Amino acid sequence: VAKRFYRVDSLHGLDNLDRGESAFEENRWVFEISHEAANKVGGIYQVIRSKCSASVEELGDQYILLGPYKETSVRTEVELGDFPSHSPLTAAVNNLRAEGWRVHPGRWLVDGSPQIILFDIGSASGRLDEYKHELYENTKIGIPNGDVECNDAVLFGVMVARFIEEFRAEVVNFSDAKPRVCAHFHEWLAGVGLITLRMRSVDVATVFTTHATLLGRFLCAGAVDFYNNLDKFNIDEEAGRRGIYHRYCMERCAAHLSHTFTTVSEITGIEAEHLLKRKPDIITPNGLNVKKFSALHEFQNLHALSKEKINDFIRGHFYGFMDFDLDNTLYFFIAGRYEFGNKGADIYIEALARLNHYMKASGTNKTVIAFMIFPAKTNNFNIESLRGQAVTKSLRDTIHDIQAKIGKRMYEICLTGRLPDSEELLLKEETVRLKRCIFAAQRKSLPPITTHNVCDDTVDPVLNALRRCRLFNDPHDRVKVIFHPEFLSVTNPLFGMDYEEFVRGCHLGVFPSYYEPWGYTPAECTVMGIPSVTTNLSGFGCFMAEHIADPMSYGIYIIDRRYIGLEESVRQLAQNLFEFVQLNRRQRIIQRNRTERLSELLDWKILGTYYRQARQHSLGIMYPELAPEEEAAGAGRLNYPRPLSEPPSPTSSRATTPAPSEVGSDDEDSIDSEAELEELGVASANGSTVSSR
Ligand code: U2F
Ligand code: UDP
Ligand code: G6P
Repeated sequence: VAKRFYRVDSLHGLDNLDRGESAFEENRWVFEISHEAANKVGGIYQVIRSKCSASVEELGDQYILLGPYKETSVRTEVELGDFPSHSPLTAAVNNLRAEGWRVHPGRWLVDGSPQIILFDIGSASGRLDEYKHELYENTKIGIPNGDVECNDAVLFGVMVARFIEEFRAEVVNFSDAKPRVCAHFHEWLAGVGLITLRMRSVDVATVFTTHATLLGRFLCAGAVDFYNNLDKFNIDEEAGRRGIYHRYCMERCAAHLSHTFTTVSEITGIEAEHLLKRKPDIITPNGLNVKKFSALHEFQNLHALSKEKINDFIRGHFYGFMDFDLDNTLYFFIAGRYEFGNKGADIYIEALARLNHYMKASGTNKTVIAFMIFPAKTNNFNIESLRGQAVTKSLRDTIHDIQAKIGKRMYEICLTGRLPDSEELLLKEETVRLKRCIFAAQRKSLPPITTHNVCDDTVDPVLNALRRCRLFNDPHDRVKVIFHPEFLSVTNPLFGMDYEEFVRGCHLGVFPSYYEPWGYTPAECTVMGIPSVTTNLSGFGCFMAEHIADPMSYGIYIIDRRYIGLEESVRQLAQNLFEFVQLNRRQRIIQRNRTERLSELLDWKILGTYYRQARQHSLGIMYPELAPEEEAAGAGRLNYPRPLSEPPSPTSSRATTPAPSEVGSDDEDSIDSEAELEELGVASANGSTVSSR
């Protein structure tokens, strides 16, 4: 039945998923330490959270997360409660409590329900100076008093290190097997824990993962040609000039003291080699907790449902100017933290302006609505946006009401044995009500380009770029724009949908980042079966390019931002967007199926292997006698060849891309081949279900 487009058996996932049984027998323990454990700050939260299920499958209760105690997140995310009394964890917790520290064990309420221990750093603050002194004596890193974030990092680090030290002392009392303990630290904020363990020569294997470098982020945010000058920066001077020298030293110290140093992508690996002066031992790419729907192509149905919700919003936003067909409208979006240049919003807007020009010139009947979702400072929603939704809602309600009345009248009349006359269907007063609604839905001003009152309107980079490119939602424009300067949530009065639902309803995510160690946004699109644009400077983009023969045909458009100039990148992006616009519905459905098929590649069940490899590498250094003869294999080369049924439908002008059809593109229902049937995921004539899954 199903032809496979790639060989699943070429993937080496985590094979002994025995929920920690083997780890228990071997007395093997893994601690994962991060500021973002059960504490949403940034992208690392997504890393830790989405990985929990795979970690617990592999390690069971031998896996423990360590994080800071933050009351607000604990209230919603954690179920506090002591661990069983006969456990080295409990013994260590009790030892710390005896010193007067507040330590809270519990379970994080996410998939896998991992054990978590939260440290209340306030309870250790009394001896901050002593800890800073110890750090200075051993490493010569001096932390200025005013840097509160760093002071907190020291307290958290010392508490974590003390806990692991106590655990290491207690664990020998609970098993005859020689303990093997591995502590995996994320990012410089947790680095002091690792440094302290090494200063005190505690017998544990350590891993340090960095998700970006402090200097990299700073340098890229300025206007520098970062990647072509990586080897030329005077890093001490650059760090000093930005007042982050001590932070940079903490980061570099943790990277060098770890037994195994990892970063989330090759590109950040190169950055680390130059800026932190250590080449990563292993690359640990970021995964997701991929959940498969039991019904095939359920994600396609979800796309249609969510798109309908976005359509509703659009009807309200563009009231009075709804002269375009929503059935021929495509939704693009960019989203993330508001780092205008780093996230590539600059070239996105520039490319949209060109796309607008291409579309007008080609005389297409399609419309693109491009969203920009970045949290900026605002004074609430603007009146025009709210009014638009109210106007369309009142029209909808009026029609509903009239519809019901017409039905009732028709019924009554038909009961008398005759058909209603036309003037009996829609009464005069109802026509007046409708006219009133239609009148209210007229306006002179163009539909707004932003949904909110942006505080720094005149200097806001997105608004300024839209003004410069003259994207004002004019009726003649084929590309319309909407800046939503706030993250989405279900309580949003305009959309009433959360970010995930919104992504599902869109056609293309556009993330042309310049600085992006990994980039979760395009990865999230992929597992939802939504095509996306990424770059060869983002960890995700490089990872996909390495594993897929022809990323574009799988709906992964990788823009070159590394080897060509800005102008050329903009042109390439505009060209890619234009090609996407020319796909017909059938081609888009096929492409979404292909995109979704890549989910497997991003599943922690596969990518978690790299974490295990990193731990084994560290354990092998600490306990050579216990090191396995063969280190865990990586996830292998995952091979996604060109799709079998290309070109998808009808003949495409570019051999490997679902490109505009030259013949019969309007005949969206005709199916040309068995292979295409299979890509569409429908049952073939002989009744077999053809799908790759
Ligand atoms: C790197 O990302 P970071 O963790 O350094 O980025 P942050 O600034 O810390 O976080 C961005 C996150 O913040 C969240 C948003 C992101 O998950 O959902 N957020 C929010 O929820 N509300 C807001 O108002 C503002 C932000 C790196 F840069 C990325 O490329 C990697 O993917 C990531 C993981 O390795 O690490
Ligand atoms: N995101 C969100 N709400 C939004 C837009 C984005 O929660 O309205 C999330 C998105 O799901 C992703 C994160 O923001 O998890 C962005 O992470 P990414 O790795 O792309 O970049 P980072 O911000 O970590 O540098
Ligand atoms: C999904 C649904 C189809 C719908 C299509 C619209 O595939 O299952 O019923 O026609 O989405 O796709 P489009 O790309 O036009 O939004």
